[in-house]
This record gives sequence, C-alpha cells and structure tokens, in this order.
Amino acid sequence: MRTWTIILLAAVVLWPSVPVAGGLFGGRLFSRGGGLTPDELRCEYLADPLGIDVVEPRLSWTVRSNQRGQRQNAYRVLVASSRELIDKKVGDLWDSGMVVSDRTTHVVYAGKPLRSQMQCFWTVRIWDKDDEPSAWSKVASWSMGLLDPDDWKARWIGFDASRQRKAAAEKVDLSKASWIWYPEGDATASVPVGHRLFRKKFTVPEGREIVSAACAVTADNWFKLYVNGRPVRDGGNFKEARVVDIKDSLVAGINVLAVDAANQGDAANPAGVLAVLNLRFADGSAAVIVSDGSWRTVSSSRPGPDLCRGLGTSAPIVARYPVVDDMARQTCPE
Ligand SMILES: [Ca+2]
Repeated sequence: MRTWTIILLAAVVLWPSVPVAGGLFGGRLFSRGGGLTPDELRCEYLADPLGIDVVEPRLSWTVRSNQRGQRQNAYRVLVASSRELIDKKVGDLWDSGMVVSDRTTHVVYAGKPLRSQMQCFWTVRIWDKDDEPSAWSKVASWSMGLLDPDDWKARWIGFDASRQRKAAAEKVDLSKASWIWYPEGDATASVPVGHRLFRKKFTVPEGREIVSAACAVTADNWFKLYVNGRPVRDGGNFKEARVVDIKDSLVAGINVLAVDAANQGDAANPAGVLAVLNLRFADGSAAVIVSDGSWRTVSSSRPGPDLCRGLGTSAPIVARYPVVDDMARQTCPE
C-alpha cells in the first residue's frame, strides 16, 4: 500500500492534471472499498437536466463519509452515450481517467463534442485520503438542447437592442402574452419541480392560405413544443424565446399547440411558460395566439403531448409579459 501511495504522490507533483488510467492501480486497491461515497450528481447544478444549451457542462457531486477527517484525493468521471454503456462502465464520450484532485464542483466536461438533443449518462468514482477507491456512483444523466446556430432564431425576452437578430424572431411580439403555469401556488416564487403540460386548440379557417406561422416559446426551466402531436422545438433557457415557423405543421381546421414544460431543480422554485403564435395569411389578414388563461394544463409525472388530450384545467396567468429587461429579471427570478 505504501509503495503505491508514494508512486501516486509522485505523479501528483510531476503531472498534477494528467489523467491516470484507473486500471493501472490494479484490483488490490479497487477491492478495498474506501471511506467515501459520491452522491447527488449534478450537471449545470441540476439533477438529470433536460435540454441544456452548454456544450461543456459543469459536473458536480457531493462526497459522503462515515469517517471523520476523510477527503477526496482523486476522481474519475465516465460519460456515455447510452445507459447500456455506462452500466458497463464504458465512457465512450468521456473518460476523465483518474484525476488527482479534491474538486467536486465545476468539473468541466472535456470529452467528445456534444451534439443537439444528445442523451448523456454519467457516473463518478472517487478515491479517499488513503487512496482507497469508492464504488461507482448511481448513474445520472442530462440531455442536450438544440445547439446548431441555425436553430437559434432566438432573442432576449428583454428586447435588449444589442441582442436583436434578423429573421422571424423580430416579427414576434411577445408583449400580449402572459406567463402561465399549472395552478399549484405562486409560480413567481415557488412551485414544485416536475412536468406540466399545456395545450391550446385553435382553428385555421378553410381556404385561408398561411404565409407564415412564427411560434415563439420559452419556459422556466425547459420546454418541448408539439404541433398537432409532433415535436418541433425545445429549449432550456427562460431568458430566450425560441422562434420556429410551424407553417408546414398546420392544417385547415382544428390544430393543437402543446407545450411539455419542466420546472427543474432540487427544490420548489419559480416556473412559467410563455408562448406566441403569429399567423399571417395570403389575403393580408393575421391572427395572434398567446399564452393566457384560455390554455389548458395538466400535471404529469412523465413527459409527452398525448397526456394533454384531456380537458385539464385552465392555466392561470402567473405574470404579464415584462416590457423591459429589468422587469424580466424581476419577474423570472432564479
Ligand atoms: Ca424553475
């Protein structure tokens, strides 16, 4: 044991951040259990977040010990593209190797490039002050949002002029929309985490040709927009409304917008959904559909548009859409 410790410490001095393959240390150390347990894995400070926009997300965990004076001496993170691989302890996206460090927060992902809508599964093991390794932690996960710049026809909700972009985004006026949420308390302050589904039915008159149908949506903290049951866009930043032209998804007659929204975090916190659909017709007329009390909502333990098929209840207005940036910050705290 002492021999191995000396070798490890020498490695720290010479190459403090060079990953070390865990297998080098053989089965003897791995089999001894260690006094620490990694737990509460977080990605961007969230448990199993959906639709994150950060291409180098920050990972963190907590360290539990039943021994006084214990500390983490090293860690090894595995990130895999499937649950099957992570269960086999294969990090096809990233294997940090054994990194000698007491760091448990802000561990920046440094693996293969992450693509839009990718699912990532991860686990961590740590070594204690005596270089005894822990078991692998419970598997955690995250998913990526849409990362392609072409997908981002977005603008700041605060209408900061420096952030304005060309294209459809500028034609969407959010000022008539309201933040809505499921009726479960004060959503500007604190409502439970979890999925809530929102649904709006509307009619496109027969014989009216649609020229454009710019739909802007955002949510605190994450959403996926469905048009007539098909997913069209998601997002995970409530400071931006994502705009998508849904013209090709609409039909003459009854149409349904559905938003699967998730309030994320470790504890109750603010939540809301904001949506606008601008319809322009070939005859020059226009129609605007905004999130308001006419939307229906249901609570759901699992995501998906179909669960919103029932009537649900009216979605109460949480707050009016803010007109200036400072109000945006006040109205959407987090
Ligand atoms: Ca929230």
